[in-house]
Amino acid sequence: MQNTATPTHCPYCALQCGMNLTPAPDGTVELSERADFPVNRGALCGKGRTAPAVLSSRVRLTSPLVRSEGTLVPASWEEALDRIAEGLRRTRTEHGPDACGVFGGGGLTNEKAYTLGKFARVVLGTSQIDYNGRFCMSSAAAAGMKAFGLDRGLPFPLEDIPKTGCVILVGSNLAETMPPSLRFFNELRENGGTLIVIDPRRTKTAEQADLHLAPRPGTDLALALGLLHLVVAEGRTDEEYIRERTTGWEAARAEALAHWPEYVERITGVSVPELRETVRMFCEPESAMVLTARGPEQQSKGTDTVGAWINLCLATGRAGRPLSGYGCLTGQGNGQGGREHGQKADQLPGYRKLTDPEARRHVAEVWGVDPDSLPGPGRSAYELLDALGTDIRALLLMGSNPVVSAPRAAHVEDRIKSLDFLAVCDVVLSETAALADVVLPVTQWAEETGTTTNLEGRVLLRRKAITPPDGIRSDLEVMHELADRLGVDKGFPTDPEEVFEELRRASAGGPADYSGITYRRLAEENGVFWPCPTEEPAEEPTHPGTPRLFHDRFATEDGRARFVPVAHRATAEEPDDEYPVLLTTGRVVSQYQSGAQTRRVDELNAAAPGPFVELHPRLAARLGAAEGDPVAVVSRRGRAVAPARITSAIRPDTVFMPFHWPGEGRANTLTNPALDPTSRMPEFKVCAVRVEAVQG
Ligand SMILES: Nc1nc2c(c(=O)[nH]1)N[C@H]1C(S)=C(S)[C@@H](COP(=O)(O)OP(=O)(O)OC[C@H]3O[C@@H](n4cnc5c(=O)[nH]c(N)nc54)[C@H](O)[C@@H]3O)O[C@H]1N2
Ligand SMILES: Nc1nc2c(c(=O)[nH]1)N[C@H]1C(S)=C(S)[C@@H](COP(=O)(O)OP(=O)(O)OC[C@H]3O[C@@H](n4cnc5c(=O)[nH]c(N)nc54)[C@H](O)[C@@H]3O)O[C@H]1N2
Ligand code: SF4
Ligand SMILES: [Mo]
Repeated sequence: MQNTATPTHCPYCALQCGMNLTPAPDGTVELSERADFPVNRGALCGKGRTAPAVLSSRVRLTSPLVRSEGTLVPASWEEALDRIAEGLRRTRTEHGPDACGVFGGGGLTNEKAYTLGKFARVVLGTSQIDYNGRFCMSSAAAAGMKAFGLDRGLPFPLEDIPKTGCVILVGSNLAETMPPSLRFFNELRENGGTLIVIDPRRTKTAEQADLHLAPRPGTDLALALGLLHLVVAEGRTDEEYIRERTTGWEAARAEALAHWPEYVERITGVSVPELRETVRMFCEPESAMVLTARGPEQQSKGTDTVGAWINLCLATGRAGRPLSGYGCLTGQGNGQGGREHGQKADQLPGYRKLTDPEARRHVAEVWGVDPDSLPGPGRSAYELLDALGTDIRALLLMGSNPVVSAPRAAHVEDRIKSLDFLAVCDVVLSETAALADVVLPVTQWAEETGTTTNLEGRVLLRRKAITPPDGIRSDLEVMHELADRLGVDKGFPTDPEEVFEELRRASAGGPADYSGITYRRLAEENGVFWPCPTEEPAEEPTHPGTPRLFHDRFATEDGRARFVPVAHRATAEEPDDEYPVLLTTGRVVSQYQSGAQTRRVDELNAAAPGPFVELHPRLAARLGAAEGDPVAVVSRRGRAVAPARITSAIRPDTVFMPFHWPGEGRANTLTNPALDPTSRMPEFKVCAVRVEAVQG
């Protein structure tokens, strides 16, 4: 490898910030600014800046591990791969193909996610595959599909944000979760636009806002309906747009009119004057946007909630027009691409439906198999985890750490322990990998080439910058070897570009069409926005890609957007005498997700050393708890203990816990796996708890 800088991208969140990496003589890698990438223009958060620390052999897995007499011990690759093939083969023979489960991740590159979906359906013949993206943006995806006929997180590039008139940011704390993106919102305000933040906590993001609304967790649906009511009552609808570009207005209008502002105030705790001010700020400028993140989406009514926000955009003519629209801020590194190419339970590559005969025919032809051999849709992520040890007896897991990140985690941990066989591919020994029968150490971002698709729908080339240590193989090599051992000796290449060439063909003609994208183009153009079709999957395709969607028509059959009639409903678990407080969960800037990677970085641990319970001074006083005292949070699922962090920035009826840690302070011990009926998203953002002082 030459000692020159390789332009590449961060391993973590969906911004996919650009950075340069240069191998250093001592085997480490030096990171430097890459100003040419427009999303971050060189800026990085602490996680991105310290990501090379996880490449060190000090913290990562360096050898395959197999369980022997109860403990994990180093083994050769041959032995480890043989054991996995044997575990999967035996399960299939004894219990049928659907007894083998596969669980993927939205951090995996497009090439890996595509290959994992193909591996499940072609090699294992199982319908039982899903991934952690179900826990992430599935509600927004479902609502976007319903309303627009297509799900791409943002239908416009981030660079449009500074030029719009007003942005309503619903349940996003991007100052902590995507820090470099704050620049776009600062520029919006410098340009005279306004920012409204809706969050039960006065977060670092809310502090930047012109208006902060702090609703009770789980009431965003009512809030959006109340705003739409006022839009109608104040005559602020765009009738011509509604007539020409939408259908279904009458039913949606009737539902909104049933949500009187005073009624909405009682449900949400947001006052009628605040509602009126929000409507004024949103409707007065020429253009405006609504962006949602996990706050309103991770609810058992997340799909309807996002639907209500989309209705607000449609009624005011603020979708599919320049500088206006609804968008979802997708979370994981490949949160967008990871949901398009077939690791989802109901999906084939190119965002095709597994139940669509034409889609099955097209993809089966690319794969060289009989369409009838492809299984049907399987279970959603939580339902899959809940079936471990009963219907599903062996699991292959790649790119997730559900022992920490799944809802009702103690139960999920028990289900995982009850499996006949568990194989995990990871870069570190995560809490879930520690339970496996076989663990395979795989290459990471800087050590392998692959594509990711960021939250804007921009497909990127994440380039290999350094050589992986000896004894490490890539996920693609693992799937190649396993396929071979399970009797499929073709169709699982180990070269990412070869996989991408196949993905181009498999996605051609589908909603997420990548056929006009090549590695060459990605290297030259700083990313290409899908859909990017091509007449013939040519070597030198010319379609420019599609940074902005829906300006001419929506992706529905008649080209019109669909209003969805939605009404407020309670959360799955409302507070009562026994559990009188609401728990919500989320993130802090210096840890990432289950923490498997970032808890191995000293600098990040110094900044965010462990879990905490954020609570209001009034609640703390009632408990007699002082700052830093351990407090117990108890739900119907279990009990977690962590130090109190007392702040008036949170509602007095709500406590907040970040979910990055295992053990006693694990937030997901408490969370409720109540699922949204459409997206099957668990209700991470609200459950009923009791808070107790812990006697020291
Ligand atoms: N530092 C860091 N950055 C990350 C990640 C990480 O783990 N750490 N993960 C990445 C991923 S995968 C994702 S999905 C994104 C998530 O990015 P965000 O959605 O910004 O993150 P969260 O902290 O989960 O939730 C955002 C806010 O929702 C608020 N909230 C809670 N309940 C409600 C509610 O009922 N209604 C409303 N309106 N708001 C509510 C919380 O108080 C919180 O401030 O971040 C990405 N970036
Ligand atoms: N209470 C609560 N729980 C939540 C949430 C919440 O807001 N509140 N948010 C949910 C959301 S939005 C998400 S996205 C999930 C995320 O939660 P998880 O699915 O647990 O995500 P990560 O911690 O990123 O786990 C990724 C794992 O894959 C490994 N890994 C990284 N790169 C690779 C690779 O290339 N190959 C392989 N094989 N492994 C790799 C990492 O080391 C890590 O162990 O958590 C969900 N859980
Ligand atoms: S904001 Fe996201 S992509 Fe950018 S450096 Fe931080 S973690 Fe990486
Ligand atoms: Mo996520």
